[in-house]
Parts: sequence; C-alpha cells; structure tokens
Amino acid sequence: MVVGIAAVGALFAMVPKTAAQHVIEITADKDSRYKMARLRTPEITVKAGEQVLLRVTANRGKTWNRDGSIHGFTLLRATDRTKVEGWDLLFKPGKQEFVLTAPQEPGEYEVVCTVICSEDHEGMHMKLTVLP
Ligand SMILES: [Cu+2]
Repeated sequence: MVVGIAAVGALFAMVPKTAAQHVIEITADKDSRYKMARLRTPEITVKAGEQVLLRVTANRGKTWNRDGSIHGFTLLRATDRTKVEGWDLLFKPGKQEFVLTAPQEPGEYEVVCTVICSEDHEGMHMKLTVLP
C-alpha cells in the first residue's frame, strides 16, 4: 500500500510544470475594457501562490503612453488599494505573455488600467479573487 502511494507521488513529479500552469487569457480592448471569452463581466480567479500565465491581446484605444504602452494592468488589494508586487504591467499593441505568481493572501483584489487609454479609462478595471 505504501509502495502504491509512493508510485503515484513519483508520477505527479514527472508532469512538467507548464502542464500544471494556470493560463488566463484576456483582451485589453480599444474601448478601454478588459474582456475574457464567455464572460459578460471579466473576472479572474486564482489560487494563492500559484503560477499564472497571463496571455494578453492588447488593442490600442484613443490615447497611449510615450513609451508605446497602450494599456496597463496593475493589481491592487481591495482593502487598502495598495499595489501587489510583480503585478504592475504595461501592454504593447498585440499579443504578449507574462508569468506571474498569485498573491499569497486570499481575498478580493482589483485590476486597474494605468494608461490613460481614452476618456473612459477610469472604467477599465476588473475583479480578481484569490482563493486559499
Ligand atoms: Cu486602458
């Protein structure tokens, strides 16, 4: 019996890390909105401390930064609006990927755009929930 459990453990260890990675696909769109397939209201859910592959398609709004960034993606703690380290991203036009580590602290967070991408830029935000 003990041998059986050890064998299962070894099997899991052999699975490449990329196979277990949580892939999140979002569009940062030209109308100053984050979008996710099949979700009317985009919302991200992650597990505390897990590795996340954020796959982004960014489409230029009406205005953008001098450095060519067209949208931002900054994670704030809902409680005190402080920034989460490692989650302060800027998007260039087109497709791009980021490998991120989910916050260790379960709870509610908010993603906000930090680029003035149009007069409706303030409306560009989405909820992120960290599960224990
Ligand atoms: Cu934006």
